[in-house]
Amino acid sequence: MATKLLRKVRAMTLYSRIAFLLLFTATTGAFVPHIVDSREPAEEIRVVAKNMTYYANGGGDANPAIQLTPGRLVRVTLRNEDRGMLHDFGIPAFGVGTGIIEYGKEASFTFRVPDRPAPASYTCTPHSAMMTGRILFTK
Ligand SMILES: [Cu+2]
Repeated sequence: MATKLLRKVRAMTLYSRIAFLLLFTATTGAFVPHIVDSREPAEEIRVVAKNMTYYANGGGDANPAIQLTPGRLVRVTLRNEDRGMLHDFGIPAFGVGTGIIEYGKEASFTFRVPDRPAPASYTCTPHSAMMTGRILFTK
């Protein structure tokens, strides 16, 4: 593959070589920022919905406060372990959420925490009275 490309480049005239080089540099440059973005590690938060309650990151606290870092890329995954119940996990203040999922299913969303976030809470849309908790921000 590479030698074939090299042979083609060698066969080019000087001007087409320059053109090829410019095009190659331009396209590579255009793609580099996207590669860097996608490699930024997102903080993983795992939430389970069970018995009309949220649990986070394997902890046993009911509807625990979830700590987020301003400016950080975060991926939230909800697993619904409530047989016969429909749940979602959303942060309305940021306009993000998993959408409603059935028992036994998982859903994720990735978002960037605002640099200067307003107070926020998380909630389940169909059960907002019972299934809700605070979002805290690292200083
Ligand atoms: Cu719910």
